[in-house]
Amino acid sequence: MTRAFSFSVKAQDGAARTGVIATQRGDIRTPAFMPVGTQATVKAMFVEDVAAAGADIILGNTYHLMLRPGAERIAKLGGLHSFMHWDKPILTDSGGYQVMSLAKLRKISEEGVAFQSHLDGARVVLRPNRAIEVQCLLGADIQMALDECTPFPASRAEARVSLDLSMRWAERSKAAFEAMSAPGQALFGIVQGSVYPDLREDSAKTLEGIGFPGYAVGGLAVGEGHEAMLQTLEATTPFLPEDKPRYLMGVGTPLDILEAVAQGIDMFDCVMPTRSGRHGQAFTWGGRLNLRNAQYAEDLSPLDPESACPAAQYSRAYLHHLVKAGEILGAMLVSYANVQFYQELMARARTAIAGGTFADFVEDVRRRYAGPEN
Ligand code: PRF
Repeated sequence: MTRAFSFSVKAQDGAARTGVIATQRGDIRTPAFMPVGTQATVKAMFVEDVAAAGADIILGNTYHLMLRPGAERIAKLGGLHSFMHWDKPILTDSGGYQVMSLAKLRKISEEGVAFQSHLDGARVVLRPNRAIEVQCLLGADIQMALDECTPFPASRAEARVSLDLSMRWAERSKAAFEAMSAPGQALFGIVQGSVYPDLREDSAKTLEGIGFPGYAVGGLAVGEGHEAMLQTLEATTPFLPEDKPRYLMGVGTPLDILEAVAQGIDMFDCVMPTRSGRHGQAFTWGGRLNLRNAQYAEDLSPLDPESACPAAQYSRAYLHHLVKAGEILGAMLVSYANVQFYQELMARARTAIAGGTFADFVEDVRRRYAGPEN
């Protein structure tokens, strides 16, 4: 018997909540951080270590995988989970956002987004139907409706037009999902509306009217700045159903995440821990540190004495050397330490919410992340 997709809130502290998303491939403890596994790999990490770091779910990308190695090929090979040896839940993004940031000659129209592949120049049209078909071929447990991430800045009129298109695509995505998905899978809608509170409210209500088992907030962290992001979130989350998971796409720094959790967001993804890891930037319980900095050349203290991550036990001096020498192991160790830091951050957030001390926890992290390198 396939386990149905469900969400239950276990405890609340103000607007912050902790709970569990149950899926056919296991439970996701929320608030949850999803490491990004764009090309069927969380870059520079063994999937065993991604799991050991505490991740319950990872994110994959429709855009990259449909172009290479191809969605039909992954389906033929048994689906994305078996292909990459990850048997826990996978959420896939729907592709439109990646088309706009990576592809050449992009053109949005009513039917979808036409583009030229960044790999071989092939012409492709990604329609809502195809975005869902690809996600079903991959076997994604949580799928995303095709949307347009409204570019920032956008006038009110531009944001309105873009939002309306995303809402029509959301409806078509749902119809495709109902026709193609397997039992136990779920499709989330994505709220747009730029920084305009009334458009955000309108989008949230339209999506609730269509009806989804989860709702994402898109179109943020696109250059509007921290304060505008939080204000827009404040204008959005009150209109999202309380009994469904809420996902803030592409966010963010540790404090961005905690402030969004304080507003009732349950899920996050971001390349920051892995991308920073490959560049020698470490997230630790003492704050962010740049391992390329000469101050670490003879520092024998562990990267993060407060972390339980095996990679965080290596000395700063050794990691400094690996990063300076461009050694692959440097990227691997710092990525692992960062992914585990993000998971420990979410675990402590969940504990704090359950204990009614979430505001104190946010202040504690704010102090830890107040240094010059942050
Ligand atoms: N839409 C989709 N994916 C996204 C975004 C979006 O708006 C963002 C915005 N930060 C990140 N990833 N589909």
